[in-house]
Order: sequence, then C-alpha cells, then structure tokens
Amino acid sequence: MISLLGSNQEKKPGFLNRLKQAVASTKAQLVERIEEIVEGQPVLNESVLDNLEATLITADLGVRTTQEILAGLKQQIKQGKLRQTSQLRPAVEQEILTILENPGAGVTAPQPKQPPPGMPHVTFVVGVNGVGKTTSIAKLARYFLAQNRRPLLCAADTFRAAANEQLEIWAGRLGIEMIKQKSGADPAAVLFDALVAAKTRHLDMVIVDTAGRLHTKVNLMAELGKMCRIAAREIPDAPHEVLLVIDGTTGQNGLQQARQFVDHGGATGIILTKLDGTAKGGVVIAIARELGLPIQFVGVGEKIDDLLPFNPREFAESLFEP
Ligand SMILES: Nc1nc2c(ncn2[C@@H]2O[C@H](COP(=O)(O)OP(=O)(O)OP(=O)(O)O)[C@@H](O)[C@H]2O)c(=O)[nH]1
Ligand SMILES: [Mg+2]
Repeated sequence: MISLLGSNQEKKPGFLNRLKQAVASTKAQLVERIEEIVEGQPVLNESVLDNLEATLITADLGVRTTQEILAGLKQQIKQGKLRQTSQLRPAVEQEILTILENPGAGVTAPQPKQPPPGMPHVTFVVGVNGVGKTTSIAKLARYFLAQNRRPLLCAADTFRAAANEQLEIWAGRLGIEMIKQKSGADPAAVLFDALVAAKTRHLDMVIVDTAGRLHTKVNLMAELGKMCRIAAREIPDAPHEVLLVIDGTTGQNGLQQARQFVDHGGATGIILTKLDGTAKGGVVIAIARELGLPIQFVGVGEKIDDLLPFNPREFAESLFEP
C-alpha cells in the first residue's frame, strides 16, 4: 500500500483498491452502521436484529433481500452458531457473499451463448436512458482490446440525436471501427451493416449500443426483439450476450426500471455503473437476488479504464474488511 504512494505517483491502484474507493460511501452506510448498532450490546437480541433490518433496507438492499439475509441469520441463531454481536459483521458478509455467488437462486435467467468458430461474438448493451450504456461500451471495448480481442462498435441508438457522435469519439480514441447510419435510421439496419462488416473484416466481436428511450416502452422492447431476430439471422445464436446497464446511484428505483429488460429484453448479465460516490451500492446485492442475473462489470468513474470485472468475493471483502 505504502509503495503505491511512494516511488510512482502515477501508478494506478490495484483493482481491489479501486473497488474499495468506489464503495467507501456504501461501506459507511452499511457496514459502519452495523458497528454502531452493536456498540455496547454484546448479546445478539431482537432489537439488534430490528436495527439491522432497518440498516439493510436503508442501504438499498431492498425488502426481499433484507428478509432473506435476516432469515439466514435467525437460522444460525437458532442453531446456536450465532450468539454474540461480535459475530454479526462476518455473518452478514457471508450471507451477502452467498447471494452474490448464487444470483437469483430459483430464477432461470437466459445464459450467454457462443458464436460458431470464426464468427463474431455479438453483445447488445441495453438499459434506460442515461444509465451509462455508451460510456460502458467504450470501456468494454478498451477492456477487450487489452485482451487482444478485436471489437467493432455498432451505433444502433438512432433515436437520440447526438448518440452517434458520442460513440464515434470513443471509437476514434480507441482506434477501432464504428458502424453508423444517420439519426432516425432503422436500428436493425445499422446492426445488419455492423454484422456484415465484422464478418467481412474477420473481427471477433461486435458491441451494440441501443436506445434508452423511444416513444413508448413497448416500442423499445419491440425494437430490441427485432434486433435480436436480425442478429440471429446473420450469426447463429446472436446476440450471444445482452448486458443490462443499471445506474448504481438510482438504487432500488433503477432495479425496478431494469426489470422489463430482464422480462422482455433477454438480458444475460449486468453492468452496474456509477458505483463511485454512491451510498446505494447495496443495490448490487438486491440486483443479484431479484433480477437473478450475474453482475459482470462495475463502473467506477467516467474515464475509459473505470470499469472493473465484478467478483463477488472482492466486492464483499472491499465492503466488510477493515
Ligand atoms: N461517475 C461515473 N459516471 C459514469 C459512469 N458511467 C457513466 N457515467 C456518466 O453517466 C453519464 C451518462 O452516460 P452515457 O454513457 O451517455 O449513458 P447512456 O446510457 O448511453 O445514455 P443515453 O444514450 O442517453 O440513453 C455520462 O456523463 C457518463 O460520463 C460511472 O461508472 N461513474
Ligand atoms: Mg448512449
């Protein structure tokens, strides 16, 4: 830790440190409150559990997920495994980790697929407007470039006037190709062009930006459905992944808004953005449980490398470890 501050000021802190920085406010809201609840109360009793319940709900874990965690704790109390308030913090950490490692137990979410050999992998990035789709696509492209993949970007948000320009700036900075048409064009047509271009140029992935808002939500879902059909016609099993972007600062509201993309949009995984600076990071746990989808990446800032692959254990540790 000290060496980071020492010789090389420019050096980026490691993944875990960056995650720790990002969840600092959530930690204050959640874990440090648990410490306050148990202060001066060595024995775990009903009133401690009531306070814990309120704390978990306030930290944006949501009612259902909170009840599940409490049920787990009560079971341990009954079995005599959990007695002292000093055991509470690690016990809550373990309950949270279990949820994150088994998202949506009992919910069957669509699984990511693979393209046939030699065909590009197609990822749709979906979510309501302003959550961070376009920025996350640029970050994803950067992440995959670093793994020697060759992504092509597809600007299929033809609804919002400036959408092409924003993605184009990122593509230019990354030195990768982007396929677009004029504003108002049929998104499925832009997608078709992008898939043909990727196949012709032997690029191995296509990342597709989509509209966050249309005239109605029904239109939005119908458009996504049409894009899925076009994709599958051009490349077997495409889209292979549908990443749903959720804005971490919106907490439980964001979760409710996202649900339609799970029910009707075929989402296979989550990118949770803007984890930096929000105290509502507890929503990560509610998302995993209630949407039944794995969180694959978290956004921790506005810059191109501010995207971290999500690891349940690292997340739980960065919240709970001193
Ligand atoms: N702090 C922070 N800001 C982010 C993060 N991800 C995105 N943003 C910011 O959120 C704002 C919206 O991001 P966009 O990528 O334009 O969102 P979008 O979903 O494409 O928006 P629409 O195209 O309008 O639907 C921008 O100002 C981004 O810089 C993040 O992880 N952390
Ligand atoms: Mg956008």
